Amino acid sequence: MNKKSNVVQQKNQPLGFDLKKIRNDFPILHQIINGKPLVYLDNAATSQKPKNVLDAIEKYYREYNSNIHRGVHTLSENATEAYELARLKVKNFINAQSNKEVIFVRGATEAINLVAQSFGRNSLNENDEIIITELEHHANIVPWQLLSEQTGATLKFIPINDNGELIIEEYKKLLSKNTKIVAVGHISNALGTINPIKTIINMAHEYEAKVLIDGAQATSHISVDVQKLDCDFYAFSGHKIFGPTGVGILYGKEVLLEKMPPYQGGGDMIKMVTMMETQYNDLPYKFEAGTPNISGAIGLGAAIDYVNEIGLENISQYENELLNYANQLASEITGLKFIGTAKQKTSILSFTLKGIHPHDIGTILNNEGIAIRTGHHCAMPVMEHFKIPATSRASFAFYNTHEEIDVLIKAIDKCKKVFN
Ligand code: 7TS
Repeated sequence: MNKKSNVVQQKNQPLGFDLKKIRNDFPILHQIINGKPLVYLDNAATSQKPKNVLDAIEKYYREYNSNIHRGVHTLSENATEAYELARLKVKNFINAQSNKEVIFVRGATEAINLVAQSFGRNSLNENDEIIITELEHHANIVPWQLLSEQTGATLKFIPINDNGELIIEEYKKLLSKNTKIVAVGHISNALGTINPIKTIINMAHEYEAKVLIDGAQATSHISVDVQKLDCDFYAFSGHKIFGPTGVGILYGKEVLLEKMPPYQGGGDMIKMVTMMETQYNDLPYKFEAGTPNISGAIGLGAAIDYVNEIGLENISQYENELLNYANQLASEITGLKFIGTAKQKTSILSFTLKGIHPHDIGTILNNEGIAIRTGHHCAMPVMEHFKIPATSRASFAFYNTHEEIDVLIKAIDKCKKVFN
């Protein structure tokens, strides 16, 4: 990068939020890694946690740690109330119709497996078809491959073009009366493409197929309204939306969840058990066997409070500006190739650098205090499409700054000097 960039004036434009204050809410960001201030650009893998999330988890363990839905004692009642309040926060956040449609799971992965096994395994046979896409994370591929093996149903996929966008005309050709499930990511983790999910859902519904949206990469960047989308299932993970690991959400339409058998058996998902049979509990508890991740759910509720306070509109706007800034600076680096250039994309800069392996880039950047992800990003079919083994991926959150992008660009330039 030789010429002075003309995009530097874009820095420090008025924001819908106070960036300095926000960065102070994330204690982890203020540390030195390899002698340099940490620049955390691996938000697509997992995001950092604000103080209110850390405090909510600590408060639970310090003050009212107890099992839920069973004790009549005060601690248990308080824990139950906090857990159910977290469910209500999620319900409002995604605009589900009722709390019954919000199931706490381990993460997006478990949510997708639950739908494949409980809904898919009980309704599909060898005449049926499942449609996924070439853009998916492995979490939205392997459960459908398993289901296909178990039921004999055929798995098909929507291909992508060289910008990393789904080819909707091809999707149209794949749909038929045999299509039973369409499972699509809302935003690609490898490329940042925002898929036209409303169109995809409407087209599937014309054939009465059910649609699962993998929202793991979406809920921290754009607002989601499951009723407006009219999706049948929506999955996401707490840890990618500034909440804890080990907790996530499966949203499902009540009419579908009602008909689905439990995914796991155990305590809390029952009304009555004899040695011969069990009456299952009502929704959503039918799908929450065993002691759940209580502190995780409470932490996720706090993360949603935090995101709501900043506002997803503000977040989207700022992150788009950050991505534009990064794109413009990166486009001035000779030898850098963008992987994923969709018109609709968010927060992800995936690239290769001529003659340098992504893992070497990751290592050099780490020496500069910069955390990015290098590899196939659990989206090997995407890599195969572009005929590359891996990319370097910088992924942004609202707490990242233009100055951090300057540091990233300078470090990428340094990689070139080291290797050439
Ligand atoms: N779906 C998408 C689109 C994802 O990006 C991920 C994780 C998952 C599903 C699985 O989420 P989990 O919380 O259940 O593991 N994506 C990434 C990533 O891009 N880098 O590390 C994990």
